Amino acid sequence: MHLDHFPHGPAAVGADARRPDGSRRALRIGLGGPVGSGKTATVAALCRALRDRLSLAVVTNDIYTREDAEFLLREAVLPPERITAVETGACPHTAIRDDISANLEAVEDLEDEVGPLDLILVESGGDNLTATFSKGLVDAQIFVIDVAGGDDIPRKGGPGVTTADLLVVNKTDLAPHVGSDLARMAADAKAQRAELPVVFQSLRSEHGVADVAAWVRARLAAWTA
Ligand SMILES: Nc1nc2c(ncn2[C@@H]2O[C@H](COP(=O)(O)OP(=O)(O)O)[C@@H](O)[C@H]2O)c(=O)[nH]1
Ligand SMILES: [Mg+2]
Repeated sequence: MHLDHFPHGPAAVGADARRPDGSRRALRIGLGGPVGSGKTATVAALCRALRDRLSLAVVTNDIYTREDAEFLLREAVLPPERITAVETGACPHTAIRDDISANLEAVEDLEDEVGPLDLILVESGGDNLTATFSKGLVDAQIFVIDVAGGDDIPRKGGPGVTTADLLVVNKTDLAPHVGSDLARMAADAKAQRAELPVVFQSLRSEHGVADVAAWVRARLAAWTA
């Protein structure tokens, strides 16, 4: 997919875009969405797609465990020092939206310890359709849903579906098995999101994460411009 498919506004370089030493900090992209939709699998695929050209790191958020980080470590998607886990306690959305201090500390520590970094991916612990990231924590957010969660999810809306910078509808390979109507999901997503982009993907297909990786590269190009 060509990058023109992902129009974006002027590079939003926030006041905090520089680190204390004056260098540009990494672009921070959050991945949210329901448990099991494929956030960790998307993070793993993005690391594989981007790691040769970019300096990147990952922060995971789990409620009581470090399971997502351990999966990424086992899969060796990045060197271990580039993967950090935040244990969020009972409320995964609080840690990415209301009290972001543990996550901010994690991203800043990564930049101090393994920097300079181009990109930090922050995976949310996964919750429901209302969990979105604070703009104080991430510069852009991806919301991941999947076709097996029901093809009415785009129609139901909620801030993740309607406002995320990119909506990913994952596991399209499962659509025939669960009776999900992809055309309907696409029409409903379009109605909710107007011009905001939507990617349908199957990580089981050869094309895999390529469209999301192209979107991330476009955001990064705008960030560094
Ligand atoms: N069939 C299929 N399974 C997928 C796809 N993406 C992820 N999965 C599987 O869905 C399950 C949940 O994925 P995970 O990334 O852990 O979800 P998370 O809770 O959102 O982080 C795992 O067993 C993945 O292997 C996909 O595109 N197609
Ligand atoms: Mg996960």
